[in-house]
Amino acid sequence: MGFAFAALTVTLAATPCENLKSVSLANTTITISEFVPEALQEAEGARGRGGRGDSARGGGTRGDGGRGRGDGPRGNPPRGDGGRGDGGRGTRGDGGRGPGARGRGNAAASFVPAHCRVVAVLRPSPDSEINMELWLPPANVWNGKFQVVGNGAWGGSIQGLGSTMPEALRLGYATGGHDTGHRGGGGFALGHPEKVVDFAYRAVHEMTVRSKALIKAYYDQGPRLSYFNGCSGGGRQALMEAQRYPEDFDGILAGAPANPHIDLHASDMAKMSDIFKDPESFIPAAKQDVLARAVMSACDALDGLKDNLISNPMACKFDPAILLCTAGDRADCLTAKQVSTARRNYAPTKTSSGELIFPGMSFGVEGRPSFMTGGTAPGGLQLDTFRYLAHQDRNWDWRTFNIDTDPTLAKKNAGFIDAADPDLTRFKEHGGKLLMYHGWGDPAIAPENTVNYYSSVLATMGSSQDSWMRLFMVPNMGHCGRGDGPTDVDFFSALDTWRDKGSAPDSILGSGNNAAGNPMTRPICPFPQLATYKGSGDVNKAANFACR
Ligand SMILES: [Ca+2]
Repeated sequence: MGFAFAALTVTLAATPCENLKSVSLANTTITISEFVPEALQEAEGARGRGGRGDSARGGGTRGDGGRGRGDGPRGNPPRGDGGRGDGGRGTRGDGGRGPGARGRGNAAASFVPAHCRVVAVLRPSPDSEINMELWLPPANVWNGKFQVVGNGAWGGSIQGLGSTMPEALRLGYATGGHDTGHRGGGGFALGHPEKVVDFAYRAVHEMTVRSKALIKAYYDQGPRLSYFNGCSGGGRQALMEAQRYPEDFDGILAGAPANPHIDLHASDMAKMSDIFKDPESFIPAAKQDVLARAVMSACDALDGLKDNLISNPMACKFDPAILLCTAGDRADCLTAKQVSTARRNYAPTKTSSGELIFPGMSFGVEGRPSFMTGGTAPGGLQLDTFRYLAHQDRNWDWRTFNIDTDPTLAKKNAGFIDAADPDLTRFKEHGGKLLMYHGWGDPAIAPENTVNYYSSVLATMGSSQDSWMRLFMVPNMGHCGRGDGPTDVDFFSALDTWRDKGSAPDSILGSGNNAAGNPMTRPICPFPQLATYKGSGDVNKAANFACR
């Protein structure tokens, strides 16, 4: 029987794995096509769940971020943006699970199933060099679907290899990723306009089109459904695909989009320019805890329940001036300069004529590393946008940053990086589903920005679009994950269930530990609904809440 089963598998694979190398595709050089047997993944710690310097305090990334390069700021990292790394989230955190095996951190489930591994270089322009990998499960376990994993920050490596792609493979997906067309941070952009195009939108599209052709060659049929899974920079890629290549994907998961890229980095630069010039304005960690407690006290109950979770920070009016020291600098108050810093953190960034560049941080972000902590210079993440894209001068002095002229210059040169088009009609007509999420505790990208994009689509296409687009805001979730509270959320499965089974996510279960360290669950509701306590029962159980 075993022999007959194996023979059937071979029959179904129209092109054997090792022969995929000879498949001819435009602008594509396939360097490896090899069968990879099932293997255990490397130890979790080696993969950087904590990642580079992204702090232990919860604002950082998870999973694949540890694989990325060039996504954290170089040199003298101001805090908070070091955690920008991950391009996509696994469906259940880092531990992953094998099909049918529940539970986080299950070491037995951290394996990479057998697959056909295809490595290729794509050159859609003479200056392009996009490195991609495609992993194809054997035909008899393939679920007929394809999942592309995105990149954080400046990309620069195939970031899905460590966690999200293995997870996709365990669930039966064909899965792939690419390095966005360069290695490392934003320095590639200098003198390489075609590589900037690859980073902006071409690499994802090219990789997707070539992968679908390889899938067709391997299984003798293309994917039944194709998904994009990205967070942070990958959230920008996700929205870019929905706008520019609406036929590429049937479902798109866009987490914490770093989008518009130029406006985001302009806002960061403006804040750093304001705050970094005077060390007396920095708010040390201990005082951020004081700030955090004051914010919690002001904002917690506004969502209907005092539970140490700020589920509706937009309803909160908090002025850090309430903490102003009245009798000299003390540990439990903020100096006037520190009050200004906190106000700057929550305030939107605007041009001198009052035009919004990017919204401010949300209440509840305190205690995570952020620009409020201070620093001496911007990291490469933001700096590269202005020295390479805008000024095209690696020696450009960040101290000259001008909020009126520098974003304009960056947009003139590379505005196509931003995915700001609110008209997603073509994606909707393709039958696509767009699921967006953002953590209210994100210290790296202001969550309100994602609310604003969602609202801009409604303003353009009409107020009732929830048949194909929904946004989920997660209380206390950091950048692309983490944080006390119900911050472990399987958004990808919700998207797949929506697109494949037609069952819309009216709520998605969030789980995790509460501030006291006890397990809790809570429905994560489609914006603008809130998880509302029914008035009785355990507040740590999702069943006692409804989305309203
Ligand atoms: Ca609350």
